Amino acid sequence: MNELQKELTSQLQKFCQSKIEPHIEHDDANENFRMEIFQELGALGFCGMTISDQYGGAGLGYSDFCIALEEIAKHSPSYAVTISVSTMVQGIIEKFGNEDQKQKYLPALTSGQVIGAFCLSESGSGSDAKALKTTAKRTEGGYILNGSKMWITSAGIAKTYVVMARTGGEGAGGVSAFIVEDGIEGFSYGKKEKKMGWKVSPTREILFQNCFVPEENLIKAEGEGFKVALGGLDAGRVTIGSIANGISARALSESVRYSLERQQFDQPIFNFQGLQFMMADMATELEAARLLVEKAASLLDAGEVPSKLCSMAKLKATDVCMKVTTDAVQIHGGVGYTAEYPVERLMRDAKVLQIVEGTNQIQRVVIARHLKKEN
Ligand code: COS
Repeated sequence: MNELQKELTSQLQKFCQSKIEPHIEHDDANENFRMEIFQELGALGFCGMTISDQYGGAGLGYSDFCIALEEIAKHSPSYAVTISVSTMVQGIIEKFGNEDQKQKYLPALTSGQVIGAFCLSESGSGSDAKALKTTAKRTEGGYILNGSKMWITSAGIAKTYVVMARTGGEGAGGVSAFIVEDGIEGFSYGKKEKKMGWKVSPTREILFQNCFVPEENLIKAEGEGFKVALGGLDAGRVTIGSIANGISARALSESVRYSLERQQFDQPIFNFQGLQFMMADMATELEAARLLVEKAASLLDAGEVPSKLCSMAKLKATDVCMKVTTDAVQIHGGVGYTAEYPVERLMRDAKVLQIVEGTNQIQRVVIARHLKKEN
């Protein structure tokens, strides 16, 4: 870590200890998102870290952003994912949007005044994203959207949505991307999901019923929406990897601490080699996952499109996270299965990371396709 990254980590650690940790159990149980926490993180510069300072961002790289997300995720993966998805939306607008769109939408997002959300998935198109059915029919001055989006992170609390909808025929070439603002006519929220984890971050359906979106809200051009979405997801997948690393790091430190305190057979259970080996493996796998995330992030910072590495980083870090959190519960024994210790929540929060932003099976598809192409 360089000096700046150490400073960011220490600032975030203090913030999360004082502002997030005291409420985390209550908020997890009550599915309570605190907008003021997000906005305070925004005021500190953490809600648009990779965006140019011209639009109010911090002008930093994905390497710095991933370190910040890892620290936030140690305390709350829900706030980390809210920031990660909102920043992905900003990245899409900055990379593919026109100057008017950047001026209009980015400052409120980078400052953390509002949250951004990404709307690709539908009930019939999760992994097969290009099969989406929401339509955007051309009309005078814009488009009329009809359809629905599922499993949308931050739906209901976000203000700015990037929505993929079909303007043309079947397949990827018929998809376009739009910026849609919460509150416009024909835009509403459907059911809020009851989830296993990530309880502080709301996930909800979005409905479009004859929803008029002005033509100036089309991103790039008609038919470019699928590439816009996948281009955004490349970076998003790396940030999901860093969130996984944060959860793993917390699970590991909780396990070491507990096993040094817990006495059985007249000694701390840490003394048993069976547990030492588990924790040694947890630490080693976490470092390997960090290296992959760091490598993918540094390639993104170098301006490359490292889709294969992005998928590898997401795949490795999230699979490691599931294993590490499961082992952390095992090390804690009976109490690990109760809400008395945080490892129960960490294990619940880990699972969805293997599913979101492309299931880990889809990451393997992406990696294998690159292997074929490179051959
Ligand atoms: N960046 C930019 N463009 C990309 C891209 C990327 N990373 N990956 C693919 N594309 C382009 C392709 O080049 C192709 O364009 P051309 O036809 O002009 O070459 C187009 O997108 C369609 O690609 P492809 O034919 O490979 O589509 P497939 O449906 O076969 O595969 C997968 C795409 C399965 C990899 C994609 O649908 C995917 O990632 N699915 C998971 C979706 C997801 O992550 N959802 C989570 C939502 S957020 S919780």
